[in-house]
Amino acid sequence: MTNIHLLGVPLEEGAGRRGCIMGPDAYRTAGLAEELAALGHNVTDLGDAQRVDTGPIETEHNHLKFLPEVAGWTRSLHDHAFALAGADTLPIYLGGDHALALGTVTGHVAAAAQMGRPQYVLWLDAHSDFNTPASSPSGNIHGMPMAFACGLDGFPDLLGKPLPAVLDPQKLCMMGLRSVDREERELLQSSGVQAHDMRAIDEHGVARILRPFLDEVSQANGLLHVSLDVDFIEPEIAPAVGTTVPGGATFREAHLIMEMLHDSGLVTSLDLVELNPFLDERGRTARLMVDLTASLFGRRVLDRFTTSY
Ligand code: 6HN
Ligand code: MN
Ligand code: MN
Ligand code: MN
Repeated sequence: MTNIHLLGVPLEEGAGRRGCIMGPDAYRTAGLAEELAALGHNVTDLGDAQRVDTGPIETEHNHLKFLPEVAGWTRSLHDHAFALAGADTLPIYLGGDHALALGTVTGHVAAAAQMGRPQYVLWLDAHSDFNTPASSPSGNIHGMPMAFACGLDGFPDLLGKPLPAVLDPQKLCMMGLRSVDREERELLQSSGVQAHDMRAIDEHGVARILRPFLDEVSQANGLLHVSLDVDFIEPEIAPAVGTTVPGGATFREAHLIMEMLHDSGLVTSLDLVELNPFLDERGRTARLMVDLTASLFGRRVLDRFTTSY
């Protein structure tokens, strides 16, 4: 039994189109809390977080869209995540677009540093979200959270400079990549991120990619934050996202990752991001995300008595 805290993050300003603001309520309507409670967990819905007012933010990068709004969310979520990491609870951040990870990931990294434990991140996404303000072709900040958390240059001052703690790119594992911008790709590859594209999944399967990473987290006694972007999944079965890219993870690939994460017992925090209910078909994407979360929290068909197949 896990104490799970749900925190809604009605943030849409990081994305290129509106609608993610409705994400937290769609998860509630789809029955996320009820599903997790039915698995025997103790679930508390904290309601929605609020953005703080930062005033104007200085930057030479004038193409950054909605910078003061995203800055206010980053500061608020960093503080929420830092506090939740210190409590005996597993937070699930109900997005909201992926810019929320500027706050959630940095908050968990700062808390882990204070606890003296290494923080790992599993990033499940079609995109690497590793643009800096200088490399970003769109100015949309949801394409930048991992570059920010890893302390790359060129960001405005959102949480103090230098950051309270930075994510070690070698402790960041990405799966599902199939849309990476040209300069972003250079930043990603030179940083040492464990980046796996869809071709790697095609060739090796998700289990062979995920297992060594989970072993590494376990051996290091690390904390593990998982960030699940709806567009990780094949858009034919998960249409409610503004940035669809064909060729995504299948239903079973996504569930298998969640099941392996559950069995590992390593996950300490989770983002569910980029759900845009305005683009959904009768709630099917919201329900799929709820079902994936249920797999991560122990829903299974049969108990596994042996692993020796
Ligand atoms: N997401 N690489 C593109 C950009 O605008 O920087 C797309 C980013 C998508 C962000 O999926 O959370
Ligand atoms: Mn609401
Ligand atoms: Mn993303
Ligand atoms: Mn994405």
